[in-house]
Amino acid sequence: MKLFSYFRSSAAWRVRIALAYKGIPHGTIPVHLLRDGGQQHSESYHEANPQERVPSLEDEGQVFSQSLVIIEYLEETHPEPPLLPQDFAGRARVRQMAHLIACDIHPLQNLRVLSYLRGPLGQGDGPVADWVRHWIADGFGPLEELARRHGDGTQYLFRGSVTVADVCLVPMMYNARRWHLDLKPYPALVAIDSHLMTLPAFSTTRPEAQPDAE
Ligand SMILES: N[C@@H](CCC(=O)N[C@@H](CS)C(=O)NCC(=O)O)C(=O)O
Repeated sequence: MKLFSYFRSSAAWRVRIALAYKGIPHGTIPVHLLRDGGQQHSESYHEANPQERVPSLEDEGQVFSQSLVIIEYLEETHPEPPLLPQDFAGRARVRQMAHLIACDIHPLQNLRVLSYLRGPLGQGDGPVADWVRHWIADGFGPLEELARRHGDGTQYLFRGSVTVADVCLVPMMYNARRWHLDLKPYPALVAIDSHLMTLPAFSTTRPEAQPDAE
């Protein structure tokens, strides 16, 4: 298995966590999103992923993209240890929290979205940073509430073990700090993030620990 990754990509970090949590051996191919005009736009990477984004995962001659799809693929091919609960309602709840982060918060701060704000729409660094913080806060408010309803608010987003929701949370907390979002309104998310970062699958896959980290 080979993971196309960029150290700072939160979507790639999700997959790094899932691979580490499940103990799946793999190689990593760095794709630098800024160097050479963005290596994700190279001909060879376009062949792997026509959407020109990371992550992508190559397995048995096939390349898949979309971090949550890759994680579900890993869950189905390597069920232990599980990243989804056994019961249908639990699985739906975990996916609800994961999608809140991956589908509603994350796309609004993607490199090409911010480049469009800066370029064609002529926005400066200040308004762009406000935009990012606004949309993270828009998602973190309800996520904080869901964490308190469905988890203990201190260790995991859902019940008592690691799920795909936690896998999505940690990289988003990292982004929130990078953009200097005030995290005081989200004590449960802060506590859960700091607990998860004590687990090797999360800490060893952090951006600074990657071979392509700058
Ligand atoms: N929904 C996709 C998002 C992938 C994505 O947007 N990746 C970003 C890095 S976090 C990227 O490759 N951006 C490159 C670009 O915008 O050109 C997923 O979950 O995999």
